[in-house]
Amino acid sequence: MNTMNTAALDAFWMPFTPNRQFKAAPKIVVAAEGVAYRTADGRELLDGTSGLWCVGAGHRHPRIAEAMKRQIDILDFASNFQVGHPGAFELADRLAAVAPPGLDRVFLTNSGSEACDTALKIALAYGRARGEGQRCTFVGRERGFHGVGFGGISVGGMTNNRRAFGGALLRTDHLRSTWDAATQAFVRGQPQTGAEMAEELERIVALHDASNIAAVIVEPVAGSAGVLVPPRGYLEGLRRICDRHGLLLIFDEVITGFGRLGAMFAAQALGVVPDMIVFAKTVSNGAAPLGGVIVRREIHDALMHGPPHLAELMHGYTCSGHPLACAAALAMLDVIESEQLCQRAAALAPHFENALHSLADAPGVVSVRNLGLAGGVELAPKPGAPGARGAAAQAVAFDQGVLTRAPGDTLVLAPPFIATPQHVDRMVEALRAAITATAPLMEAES
Ligand code: PXG
Repeated sequence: MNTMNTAALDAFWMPFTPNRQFKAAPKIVVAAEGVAYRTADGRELLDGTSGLWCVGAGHRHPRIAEAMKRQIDILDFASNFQVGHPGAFELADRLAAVAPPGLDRVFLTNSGSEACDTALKIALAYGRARGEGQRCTFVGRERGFHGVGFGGISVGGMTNNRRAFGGALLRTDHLRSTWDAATQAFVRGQPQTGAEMAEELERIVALHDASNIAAVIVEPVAGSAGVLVPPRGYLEGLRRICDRHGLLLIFDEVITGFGRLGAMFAAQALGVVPDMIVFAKTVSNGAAPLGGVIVRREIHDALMHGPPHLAELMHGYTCSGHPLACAAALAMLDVIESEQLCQRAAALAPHFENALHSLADAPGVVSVRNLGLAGGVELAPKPGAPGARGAAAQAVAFDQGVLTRAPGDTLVLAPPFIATPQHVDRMVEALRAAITATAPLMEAES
């Protein structure tokens, strides 16, 4: 199907999308291969987002497609309640093997949101299992994104995602975002200053008392907020303070996991090991919905108690560890290894950094930031209309044949790990055109 009748668009309530605007001017993709989509009107669209941070190995990777085709002819579905199937066990084992030492028990979900809520629930259950059921305050961070479950939006720090649901949130406190415009605007990679921002956790712990806190959860690099890179020493600081007070530290690696920072996990790339790693997206190269939590063994073991006929954790999803998703992820882990995708991402990162920072002189660019293959270019907004310039720039880039994301007025690029320097250059050229074309929006309207 190459074209769509616009009346046929009405029923689908699109997620995180301005529905009325989209349906007035639909952007439909109908196929994909490697680093590009094909649009309904037959144009090539370079995927500057890796399919929302999923498709590190490139679209329609043949080994992943073959593995899924093979799987559906053998076992299409089995839940992992009471019975189990080999793919889920094999996948958990493979994930444990690539995670930092000590984290080797894996709970599977179908999305990052479910995985975040799962991690929070494990933290609560762990406290209770140790006779500390009062530990039910969570610490998140402003501008953090941990999906859209009630737990995730509670610990998350995205004002727009919380506004309509505010009354229903968990008990939380939030660290400040690590973003500091005064010192970080055009820093390449991790800022050298700002490690002391982690000390704010001491203040929060003193206020709530450590004995009431279940866990601290952060994204190692905040992705959805427009790529906010932690200062050197900051994550180390959080780890130290958590250890000092006996708090669990959860890294939400939904974006950073499986190669984006040039290592399997940010925990390894940045050298700080949390107690749980939340993952999703790239684990299956986006070919099937899959997420999960890799848990430190002691946390898992503390919960393996109670009557033997009862589930130790009353939690799970019908499709936790779906056979097709497991087949996709097992093939993706093979591809990451055989095609050395982490090394490829690391090798492309310096070119990506240089290309992105070449936009520093484009009109109204107020910040350029990057780590691994994640980058953000922040634009001065249209006066009185935050986000309008970002949205307009995104539309221009689309017309130029490049898909980018625009949280607020930041244009985000997250190329697939298999992208070439030429692909990166084309993405950055489209961004330059988009920034230049939208520069007049910065002028205040009379
Ligand atoms: N944690 C993080 C860090 C994420 O980035 C989720 C959890 C939730 O995952 P699911 O699979 O439930 O969507 C995410 C999702 C963007 C963008 O613009 C990013 C996400 C979702 C939508 C948009 O960068 N990440």
